[in-house]
Amino acid sequence: TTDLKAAFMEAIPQEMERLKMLKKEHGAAVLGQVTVEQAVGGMRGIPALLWETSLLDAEEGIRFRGYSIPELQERLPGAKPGGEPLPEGMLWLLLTGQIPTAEQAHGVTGMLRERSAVPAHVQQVLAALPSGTHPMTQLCTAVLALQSGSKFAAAYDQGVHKSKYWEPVYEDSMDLIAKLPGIAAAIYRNTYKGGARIEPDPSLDWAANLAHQMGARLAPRSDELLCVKIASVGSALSDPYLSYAAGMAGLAGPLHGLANQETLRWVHGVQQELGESPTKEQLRDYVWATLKGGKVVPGFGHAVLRKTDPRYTCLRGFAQRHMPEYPLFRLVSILYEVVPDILMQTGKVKNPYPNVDAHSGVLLQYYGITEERFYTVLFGVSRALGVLSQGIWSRTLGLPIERPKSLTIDAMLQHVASN
Ligand code: AMX
Repeated sequence: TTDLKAAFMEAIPQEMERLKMLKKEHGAAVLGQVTVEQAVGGMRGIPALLWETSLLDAEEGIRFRGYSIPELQERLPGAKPGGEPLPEGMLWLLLTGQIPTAEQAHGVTGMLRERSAVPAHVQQVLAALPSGTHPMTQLCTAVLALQSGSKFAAAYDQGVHKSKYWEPVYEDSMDLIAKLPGIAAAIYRNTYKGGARIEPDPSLDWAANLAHQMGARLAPRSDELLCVKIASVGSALSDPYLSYAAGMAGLAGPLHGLANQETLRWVHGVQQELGESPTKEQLRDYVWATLKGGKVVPGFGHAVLRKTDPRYTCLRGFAQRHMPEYPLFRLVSILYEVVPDILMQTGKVKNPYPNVDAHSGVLLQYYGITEERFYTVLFGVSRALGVLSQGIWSRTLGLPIERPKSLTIDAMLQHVASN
């Protein structure tokens, strides 16, 4: 079949069976222990969530349905033969667990295209916001405005049986994914191009349509770049519009997705102070000055990963192929040689290596998307594939509401004393 929904439905019975078996046979097995340090340290590393679509390994980075990023670049169908993978293929893989054929990926393109129209009221809401509103705030606002059309919310109101939750959640998720390029482009055009909209081109795929609707003067290959960027997926849960908007509010924090924008500002600061080709010695001093100013070096470090982020490596490979002489890329490459040593010398940074945000902005600059406040929106559009796929599975498997237990300092002290 080239119909994603049909392929997804085929995958359901086996997955339900596996979850039932897991609960029945191993329900009492211990996955890990929780230390006081973890409870006061942001719950880091506590194995406490079922998540089928991806797995993050501290050493190796992320795998989607068991495949690493280089493996997916090799195996997922491209927009052109041998080109960068189509995000549509990634969506097929995340939902079904199977690598799609080119026809199946193109089937998803067609299905999304039919759902892609952005309602007029959402455009009006965006247009009504003050022009300086941060693009991430605009994204959350637009998605919440879309929620009025939620099929899940409507079905729930009508008293749908819980075994059928998955279906309206699937429909909402596809609607939302389909509309995100139009929404992101509207945010871009409103904020930076005086608001004039560009209509979608029905001959283009999902990511290419985003590039197209953002604006004419993007360099060739910017659509391929958006494919590479959009294929790097991620994490959240519940009514798809509300939960995605909540996730986006989290992504908008400077230690998370906003690091994208922060990195570029920081790198521009380097260029302004030290010129186009600073020496390593000058860069070392600059990095130390940032640290001594009580600030983080954006784009470096990770809460889970302990190696260079494979998404960074993937974007670096793209830059090496298409813009090896670009000054900003050369600067980012030298930083890769300089920053980790310094972060190690602080003695506290657990992962001194670059993450995806250290690189993505540089590529976008090269292709003419120079407005760094917009970058996290692109990050958010790409994340939709991952979080919404998992959201569909969570409702399909009937997973319960998440409710981690919190403790007071007194409760922790009492617990420690009584053990
Ligand atoms: N620059 C300076 N200090 C850093 C640092 C960096 N890049 N990375 C970590 N540190 C510091 C922490 O602030 C912390 O200091 P403290 O003890 O004085 O509070 C100490 O090193 C230990 O932190 P950690 O256990 O290594 O990292 P973490 O899990 O607490 O935080 C992260 C992870 C990503 C928030 C952090 O590395 C950071 O702030 N990096 C810069 C911002 C960034 O690039 N974020 C994007 C991450 C990728 C993403 O989600 N998009």
